[in-house]
Amino acid sequence: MNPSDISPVILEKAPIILAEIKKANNILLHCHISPDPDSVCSALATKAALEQLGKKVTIILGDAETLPQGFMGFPGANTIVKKSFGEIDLKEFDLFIIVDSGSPDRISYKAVPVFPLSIRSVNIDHHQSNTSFADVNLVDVSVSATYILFQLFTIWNIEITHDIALNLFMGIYTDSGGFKYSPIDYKVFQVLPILTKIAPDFGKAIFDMENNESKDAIFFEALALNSIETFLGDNIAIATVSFKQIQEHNIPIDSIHTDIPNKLKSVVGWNIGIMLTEREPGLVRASMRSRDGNKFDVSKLAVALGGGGHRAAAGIRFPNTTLEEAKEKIVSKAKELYNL
Ligand SMILES: [Mn+2]
Repeated sequence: MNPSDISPVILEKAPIILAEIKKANNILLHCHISPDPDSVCSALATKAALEQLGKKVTIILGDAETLPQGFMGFPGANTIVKKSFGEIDLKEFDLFIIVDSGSPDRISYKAVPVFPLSIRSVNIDHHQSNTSFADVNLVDVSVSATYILFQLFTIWNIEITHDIALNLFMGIYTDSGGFKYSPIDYKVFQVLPILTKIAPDFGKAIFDMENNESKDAIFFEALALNSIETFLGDNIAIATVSFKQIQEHNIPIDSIHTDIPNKLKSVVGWNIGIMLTEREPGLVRASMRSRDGNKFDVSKLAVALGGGGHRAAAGIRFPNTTLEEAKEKIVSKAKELYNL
């Protein structure tokens, strides 16, 4: 990567973060709630980089019960420890590096960490809505967390091994939706030849990830697609699945990794696609996608209702809320925000 194309905020924060790392011996990393490839690959790439610097590193899986089967091919995935934030003893660590999490409740919802922690913390993220909650915060709105990591590793002279390259690539590929979501520009494409030269098996990694669907996920999709309703002049399409349906069909909650909101927003005129899933009785998760993040910025809708995310992709968690109530809240807030 052309050094002049490294983001100024990353140049500024790189030595500060490296100083925190140098002071530490035992470093904690995590996967965010409902882990996505960018979260998992960021943790795996960071672990490998920190090990080059001689550090002892632990990645905890976080609130998820299991890592999605499609992620098991990410190099190092088998080293992730199945513990949530509430199950670890912070005394065993001297630094917590949080990557790809816009707020503390993205680290764990079961036991939301309270900052400042008893140990030092570093927050590295690409979400616009990041609340800069840690001791050191590097927030650079960009394609993926792994893209920020690539720039940091370059500045820190980390050797980009095959495993690091593949993880960094997968974060960029997935968070950009296969190079179609902004922000993405020529600078990202300067990084790709470097990563794909070192990890020429990237195509296989994408195939393995995308072709590891469980039958339960397909049955879940069927339920969701049967439930579609549209609102506000068809601008908003919402699919809902209740906890009762999930139970009736014996669908393991961790197998619910669907592309429903994307599918909904692919319909011309359905400008926002939303999947509402009642994951536990009274706990509703909203996943939202926009056809046009400028005109229909879903991060605004998410933030207004206690969630977060990006212009074109955002999410909300509604505790103590029914599906109907969540739907009503979203529709009335959208009406107001987008003048529909
Ligand atoms: Mn991300």
